[in-house]
Amino acid sequence: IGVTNDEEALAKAAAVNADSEAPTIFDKIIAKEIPSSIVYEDEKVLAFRDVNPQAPVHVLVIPKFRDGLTMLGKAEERHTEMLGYLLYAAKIVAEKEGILDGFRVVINNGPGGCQSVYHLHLHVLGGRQMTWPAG
Ligand code: IU
Repeated sequence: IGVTNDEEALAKAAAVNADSEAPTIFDKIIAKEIPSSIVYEDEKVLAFRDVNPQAPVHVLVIPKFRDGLTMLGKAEERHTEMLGYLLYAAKIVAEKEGILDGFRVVINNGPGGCQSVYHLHLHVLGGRQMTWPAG
């Protein structure tokens, strides 16, 4: 009840991939085999505009080397430096986009968290008044 067929189908599709270490479309974006609108890039991370923006500013920040981080729920102690760096990169993105005074950082984790791409990514959202709670 309350879940449409579309949402159910999406959740199921995501669940199929949730435990997969298979490459994702983000590898192709990192390799520049698929074009993206890059906002920030360095040796460790890539930040590019989401193709389906949920706010005037909607940027994804991803590690270039996934190292098993398909999702936050797979984090190990060896990932802590990268996890911290991703948050710092989110701040750099917010600064570049001029939204430092009001933005949101989101990580969707697993099918229940509505994750659809299994390469860890931070959503940086802003440019409008955000509301709470997130859906
Ligand atoms: P999610 O947290 O896994 O649901 O977020 C994946 C995001 O990746 C989602 O917002 C998509 O719009 C976005 N995205 C993209 O920007 N480019 C792509 O080629 C694909 C997904 I596939």
